Amino acid sequence: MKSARKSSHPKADGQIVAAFGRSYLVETADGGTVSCVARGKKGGLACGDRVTFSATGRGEGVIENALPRASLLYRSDAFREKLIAANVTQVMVVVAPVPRFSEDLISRCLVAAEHQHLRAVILLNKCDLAEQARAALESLALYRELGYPLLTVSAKHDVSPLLPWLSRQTTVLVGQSGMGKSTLINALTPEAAAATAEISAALDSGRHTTTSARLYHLDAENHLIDSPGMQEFGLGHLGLGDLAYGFVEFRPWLGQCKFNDCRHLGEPACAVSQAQREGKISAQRLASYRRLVRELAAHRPW
Ligand SMILES: Nc1nc2c(ncn2[C@@H]2O[C@H](COP(=O)(O)OP(=O)(O)OP(=O)(O)O)[C@@H](O)[C@H]2O)c(=O)[nH]1
Ligand SMILES: [Mg+2]
Ligand SMILES: [Zn+2]
Repeated sequence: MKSARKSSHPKADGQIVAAFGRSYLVETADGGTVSCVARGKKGGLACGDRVTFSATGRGEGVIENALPRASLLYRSDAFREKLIAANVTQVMVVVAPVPRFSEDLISRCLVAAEHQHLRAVILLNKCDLAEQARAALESLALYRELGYPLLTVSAKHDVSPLLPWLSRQTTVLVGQSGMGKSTLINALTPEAAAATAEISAALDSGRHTTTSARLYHLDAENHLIDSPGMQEFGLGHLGLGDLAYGFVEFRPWLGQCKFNDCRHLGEPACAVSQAQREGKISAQRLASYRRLVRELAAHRPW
């Protein structure tokens, strides 16, 4: 006998391609989309999540559950978590010579990527602004020395140099507002360009600031997620050890400090501080790390 509580609506699998608060656009295997709400869940779902949903009407449905994630990129402050994207394989940190970018934010994005064991690359966009781009490249050389690929491109001219880097990846573009993430994605996928044009026409605001993450397909194997620009990137969900591990150049020194519980804030005989004094770790990166530790300590005294 059928259970009375069992839904009579047909169930199907899909992937969240856009998340707006508590409503989600779910893409089905045939490429169609269904507008869904989540049953009994307080958010907790992200663009890129694979879900099972029940169709409740034409083009509408209810998300029943989410499948386990391979990765989750998110940021958090003391009060809440902001899910950025699920199931990505690569994080592309987009910066540009104008407006000014924050190196602290780059490091935070890299720590979040390292924590999820995701490949991370840094992309300097707007290289058509040649003079400013040269200065930006100089300050970005540090990250190339750390082992992160540093790509340069102009979304307005030619995005083809990016293609080899996007191959067989689900890539999320993250970074501050105005760096050109959406312009890059629009240049790469006609689907995205069409969606942006639609939104701009609907809002008629002339502004193109992205307000929610959106997944697009380059082709069957390559996927891109556009995300809203961020000015802050809290990492309150990480532990102290995660923070230090997220700074790749610290790793050889971890476990070498005099005190087992060294936070590398200036304690005696700290191997990380010593490495910085010897020029093996940049002062700027150590300062970024210490800012993160202090933020953590302020919210979660230990
Ligand atoms: N000169 C130049 N301008 C560009 C380039 N790429 C983007 N822009 C401009 O930069 C501005 C911001 O671009 P967006 O693509 O909206 O930036 P975004 O990173 O998506 O911003 P948010 O959605 O707010 O996070 C727009 O005016 C673009 O036309 C480029 O390669 N060269
Ligand atoms: Mg955008
Ligand atoms: Zn130490």
